[in-house]
Amino acid sequence: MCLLVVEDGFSAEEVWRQIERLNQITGKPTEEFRVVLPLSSEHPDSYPFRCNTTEQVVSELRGLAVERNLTSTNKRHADHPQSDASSHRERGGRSWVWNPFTKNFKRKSSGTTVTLVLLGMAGTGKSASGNTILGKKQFTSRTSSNPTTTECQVAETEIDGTRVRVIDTPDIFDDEIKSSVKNKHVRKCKQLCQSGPCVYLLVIHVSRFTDGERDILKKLETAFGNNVQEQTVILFTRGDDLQRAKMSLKNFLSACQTDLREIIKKCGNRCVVFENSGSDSGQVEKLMQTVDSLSTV
Ligand SMILES: Nc1nc2c(ncn2[C@@H]2O[C@H](COP(=O)(O)OP(=O)(O)OP(=O)(O)O)[C@@H](O)[C@H]2O)c(=O)[nH]1
Ligand SMILES: [Mg+2]
Repeated sequence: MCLLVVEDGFSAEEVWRQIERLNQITGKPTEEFRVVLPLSSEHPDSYPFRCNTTEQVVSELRGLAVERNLTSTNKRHADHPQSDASSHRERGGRSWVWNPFTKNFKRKSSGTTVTLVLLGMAGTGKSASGNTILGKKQFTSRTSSNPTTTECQVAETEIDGTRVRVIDTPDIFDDEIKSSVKNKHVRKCKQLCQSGPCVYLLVIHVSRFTDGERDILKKLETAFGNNVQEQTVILFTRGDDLQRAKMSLKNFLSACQTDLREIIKKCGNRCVVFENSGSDSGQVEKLMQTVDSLSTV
């Protein structure tokens, strides 16, 4: 269906000119274009082109949906015209469903739980990022010269219909820490990741890439296997530092150190920026879009 939506007070001649122009551009016959009239228009038949009211278009779409077996058989859905199959859509391989109450599309629950493992050096903001994802202060996060998180911790939430399990971890990359202790944390993470898809969030302070982080991907591979980069997203914290420097993430990435750029490249250029002291929910949404884009999820 080619729908041409017009504003109140439209001129029939102008609309006809537009239809002719669309016919020239697209090659579609003029009669294939349907003009969707403004709500206030009362005489749809008095125009020289094919036109419908919004109700007629919706009703026809519903008819097509029934014909093509796209409607839900669920009684509750049938009672809510907006929530039938014609208002479902696929984005990035996931099903989305219309929420008539929030008047928005919501990711349809897939029933699986996605596990996000926060990894990174001490003080980079793993716990703070976990709290941002969860939308509440679940993990202890504070300024300290000593590591704050000393054991793996788990918390769960639901984001846009997806069950999300967040694992906060202690620094497992510090060479000073005994391997037996690190192995214990890695074992715990693996145990918690056994069911459903798992994505690793490598947390890095946006304005402090340290020497200890240069070989962080090698250490990550040693801990979680050679293919770990395929399931890794770089999560930069302290996004405000970028804002203060009037720098976009793109500019930051193009100017960053070679070693960091290499890490990002190996992780499929999947990066997000968080400002954990703020309350911007868009950052979690962006993270979830990146998580969704991973084929394993
Ligand atoms: N301004 C700002 N501060 C942040 C951000 N992320 C973390 N911090 C601060 O950085 C400090 C350390 O954050 P944590 O979340 O405890 O870091 P961590 O990686 O969990 O540290 P460990 O548990 O010791 O490994 C805290 O004071 C946080 O408030 C951020 O995005 N912006
Ligand atoms: Mg912590």
